[in-house]
Amino acid sequence: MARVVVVSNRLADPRKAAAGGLAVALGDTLNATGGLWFGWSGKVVDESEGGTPGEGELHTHQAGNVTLATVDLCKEDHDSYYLGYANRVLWPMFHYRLDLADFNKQSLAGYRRVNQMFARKLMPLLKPDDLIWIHDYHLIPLAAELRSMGCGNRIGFFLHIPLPPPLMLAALPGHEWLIRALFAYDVVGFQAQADVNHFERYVHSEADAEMLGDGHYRAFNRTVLARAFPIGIDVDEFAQLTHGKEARETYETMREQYSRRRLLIGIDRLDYSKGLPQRIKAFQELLASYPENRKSATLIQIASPTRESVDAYADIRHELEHLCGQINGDYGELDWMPVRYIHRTVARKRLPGLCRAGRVALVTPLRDGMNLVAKEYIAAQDPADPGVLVLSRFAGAAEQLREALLVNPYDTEGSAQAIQRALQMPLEERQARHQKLLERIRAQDVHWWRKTFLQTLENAQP
Ligand code: ADQ
Repeated sequence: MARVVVVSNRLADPRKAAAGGLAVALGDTLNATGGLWFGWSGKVVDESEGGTPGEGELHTHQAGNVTLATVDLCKEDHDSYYLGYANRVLWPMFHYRLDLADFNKQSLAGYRRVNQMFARKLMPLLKPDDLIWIHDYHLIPLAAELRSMGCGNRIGFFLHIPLPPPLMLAALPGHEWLIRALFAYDVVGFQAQADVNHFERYVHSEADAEMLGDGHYRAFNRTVLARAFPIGIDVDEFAQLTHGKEARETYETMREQYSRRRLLIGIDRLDYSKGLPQRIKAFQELLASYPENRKSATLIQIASPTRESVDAYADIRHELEHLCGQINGDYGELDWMPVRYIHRTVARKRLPGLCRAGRVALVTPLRDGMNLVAKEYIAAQDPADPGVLVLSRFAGAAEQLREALLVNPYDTEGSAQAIQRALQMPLEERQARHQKLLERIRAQDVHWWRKTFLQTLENAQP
């Protein structure tokens, strides 16, 4: 295979154990092809330190066979490109939260400036046959910038978050420009068929695109192949982690503390897209409507800090803390607290132990591109006595994981009913559902995802 160049906003060192499955999977390919990983260094340079908009120092270093090339951002670029346009405009809009989108022309200018700068820095590092794979909403216009500098390579794009339906997308000022930029790619990958359908309807109605069949769309004098490539996890690696020392310790501790009590778990970034307040309300409804769960069911909700300098994230944190306090105050006993809320990241090596100890997992985002926690939970279960996944129908994962108990997280009573059903599910049914789910996450794991995407890109006509 040709050399692979991955571009993403942030990099992870693929050799570090803390790196998740995605970094490891991409790292394998990069390693095998002597590839290059390009992105932001994570460093923000102040004006007093010489930071200038649209300029950033390039650093390169080797990690095994892989070249890591990173660029610093000045404060103005970081605030407008990353905190501004990416996380205050595209993230909320693409997660159906128009109410939270804070559009202004400064952040758009920063987004364009940083994408132009990345293209300028990346261009001299490229070889003619490189396969370039660009990731996520931070970098949508990057291929168009590279093309304007004469880049003729095959370039693919993968959107990790959902694409909203056409009318919602049309609420974004400059949406025509953004979608047109997707036509600079040869292959555009989405998480789910629903996203592809949204893309198709948008380009049909707003861009007058020709449908050439088999996922090919022609507009703006270019043809793009758009398809769903649902991302997966490294099932074997995660299952193996389950047997590691840290995971076993975590599992044992949980089993000891909750032997007679049934443990429900939630593991998320503290993001408003993850539906955490709705989840706590559903759990509250469970305790109210099915009182046999009082003093017996406990929800451990891990919510890791994220994007804390964006206001909407501070708001969701307050709301969640208020709700957890309320339910614990209303229902708690001297020897039992209904909800244990932990505002921290769980160490990667402990995660599988927690997943295995959870009798039920609540993965109930209001909208999610895929949601890998759902898949990790399945991979960590003991097939002889597996837990039950309660999954939002609005997570991309719901298209594949049809044997989970699918819920509408806005429907508090319906969600509480599903949780009750999960808690009472007989062993045979749990086993049958788990077996099917495990087959599904194995058939389309992270290696399948990476290979299928890169093969499709390699076969695309440049
Ligand atoms: P995220 O929104 O970050 O990713 P998700 O897929 O749920 O969402 O999680 C990514 C990884 O983070 C998982 O491996 C998970 O275990 C880990 N993680 C989440 N919360 C954690 C916590 N509190 N402690 C420790 N680890 C935690 C985006 C999209 C998703 C899409 C992924 C991958 O929003 O829809 O699935 O990219 O494409």
